[in-house]
Amino acid sequence: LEGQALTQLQQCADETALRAWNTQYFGDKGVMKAAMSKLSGIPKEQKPAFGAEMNRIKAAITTAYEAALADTKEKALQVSLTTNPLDVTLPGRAPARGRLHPATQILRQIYSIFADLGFQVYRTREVETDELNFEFLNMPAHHPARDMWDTFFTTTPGVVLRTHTSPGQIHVMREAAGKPVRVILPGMCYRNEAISTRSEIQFYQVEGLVVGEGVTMADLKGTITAFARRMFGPERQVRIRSSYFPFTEPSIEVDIDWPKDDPNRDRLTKGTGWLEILGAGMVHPNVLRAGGYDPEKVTGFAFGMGPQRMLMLKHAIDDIRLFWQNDLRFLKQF
Ligand code: FA5
Repeated sequence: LEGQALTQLQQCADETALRAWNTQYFGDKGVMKAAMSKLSGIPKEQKPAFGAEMNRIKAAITTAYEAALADTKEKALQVSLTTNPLDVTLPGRAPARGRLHPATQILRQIYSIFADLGFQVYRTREVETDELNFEFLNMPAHHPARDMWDTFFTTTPGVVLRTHTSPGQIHVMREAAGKPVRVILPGMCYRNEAISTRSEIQFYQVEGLVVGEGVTMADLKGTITAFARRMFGPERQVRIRSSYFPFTEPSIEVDIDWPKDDPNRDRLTKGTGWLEILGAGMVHPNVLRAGGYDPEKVTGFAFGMGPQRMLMLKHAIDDIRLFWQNDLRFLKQF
């Protein structure tokens, strides 16, 4: 029995064959069980010797089996190591990590600067009524200033996609119901413009609104200057030019001086050294009234900026269309 078991064991070429051998000898219907069952037919005095011999054989072939199994596994490992070499010293593959969209990053940066200045974030809707987008902002029907924005109209009369975040001013004032206001209003705006390197039909704006007793143009200038220096560098100078918006009076446009050591300075500023960053002004009395405030008692300032244009300035990005193209080569740089 022992000789036969060992001979068959030697003929096993791989692990599968070895395991089959093990079942053949030690399985429920295996050779060893069958051999042991002969015990009952053996004369009593021979039983101890028979049992001892069976145990010896069992131990011997089990040891041989375990050795053969270990040997086969080792050989299989050697084969796999030489045919599929694995260089454990190579650097691992970095897992691909997600990141925030550059537009989200610049928005968050803006929130954080204004949060430090005591502003709250207030969100309003992207689909607006004509009243909110124009009328309450001091542009009654047929007002020529409506043409400053190429509007997307919906099939519902009087409902438009907001062309700017300014209608949010009315929502905030009505909700604040006479209390002082200090908020920024970020969000998506839509304009039916020709898409170009500088203009998208869908883009972000961040509006600011401060209303209260004794709010002045000096507060507006101080706020914008503090913002510009946090955003573009502590050395930045701010320049104010007079401008026109129907909802502010007076209205201004704000430029910052561009760093002299930036090689893109001339191209970005068209040789002037100054770059426009936002439009602003003192809230028009009609707008305060539409928001439920008494212009005899309170004043306010408002501003509106384009965060994507701001990011373009910071990183000398020359095409706004890159924002929504979702080209990872662009997005991964931020
Ligand atoms: C306005 O929309 C005014 N509501 C801003 C304002 C608010 C003035 C409060 C006074 C008081 P304007 O049309 O200039 O203004 O747009 C503001 C900013 O939005 C621009 O400076 C620019 O950064 C951004 N912007 C405008 N149109 C586009 C466009 N098509 N694509 C990308 N950004 C744009």
